[in-house]
Amino acid sequence: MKRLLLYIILISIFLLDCKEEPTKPTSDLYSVSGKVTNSNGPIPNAKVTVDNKVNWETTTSSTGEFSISNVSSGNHTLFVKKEGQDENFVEGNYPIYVNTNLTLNNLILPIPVRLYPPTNITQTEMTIIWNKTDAQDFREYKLYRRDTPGLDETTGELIYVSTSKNDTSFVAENLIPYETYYYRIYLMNEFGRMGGSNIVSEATLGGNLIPDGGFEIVGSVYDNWHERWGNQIIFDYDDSVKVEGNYALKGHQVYGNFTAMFLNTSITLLPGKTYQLSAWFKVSGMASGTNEWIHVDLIVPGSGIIIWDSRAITEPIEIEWTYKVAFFSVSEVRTVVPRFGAGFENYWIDDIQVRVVE
Ligand SMILES: [Ca+2]
Repeated sequence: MKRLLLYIILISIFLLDCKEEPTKPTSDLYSVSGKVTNSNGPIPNAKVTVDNKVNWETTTSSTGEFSISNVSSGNHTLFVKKEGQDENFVEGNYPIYVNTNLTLNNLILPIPVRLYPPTNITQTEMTIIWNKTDAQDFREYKLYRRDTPGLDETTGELIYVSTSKNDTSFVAENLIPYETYYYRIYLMNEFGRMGGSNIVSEATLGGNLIPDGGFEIVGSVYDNWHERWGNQIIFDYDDSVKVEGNYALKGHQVYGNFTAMFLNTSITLLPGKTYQLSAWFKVSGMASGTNEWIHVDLIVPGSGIIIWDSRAITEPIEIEWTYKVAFFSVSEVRTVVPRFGAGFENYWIDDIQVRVVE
């Protein structure tokens, strides 16, 4: 009898053991939803992903709302990016921890930073202007430049960084005349990029690269030029003998002297462009013994023009206004200083030009 009882008890325990366990929660997938706005209101058509995975990707609705389902529990990053019409964009990324359905209604992106068309354009400068950001976590603006399109922070040259939110302009200097430049600005916070602007482009001015090449600003020759190899030259501004504007420059020096005048600023020449150097000359009187010539050049092969190169002057000569022009190019970037000079007692020079012609 006792054995039978023990048997029954053992059977019962066995049966109890064989009963199914109660069902555990089987799903650990949740939804991540929220709303993306900026200070103007909801942002529609923003791309939202969890961990940049295609199965966890969506775009915001016209009211800026989104929902991504079946997100596994754990640590993730939510990426939000809104692209504009002309390559501008703003973006944010947010670390999230998912262990329940998550709602993020406070995803605020900055207003895109916009570059305006460059202003104050000269042969060597232009001013870049953008709108002030409203980003609360602003850290810095980074301005990039390139001489071809397709500009981003890897292809461009970083030319300016500002940590002041109110700093919304930059003067680009030392540019090449008659050259197109592209600009783009990026918005940064302490974690990285918050946005990139549209790309703007503008060309510097061409025209004559010699300041007052026509000698129209009376008395300014030593503002633009300095003398070398000469010491007895006297310059006048002649309004009776000229070919361009109201004046020409007249130099007269003691017989036997030679004077060269060098421009106070240099000119940068680029390969791939064609340059023109031209001027008008007039001569009278004797020439110095070994320098009976008059010239303008850039100290670059092929860039010089000479009106007179005879070494056999034995008596005073007269040469009426003569125009000379040379076209040249360079095979590498060259920084040059234009000069003109002469060994005659009296010479006139007018309308010196150096310009890019193509
Ligand atoms: Ca003139």
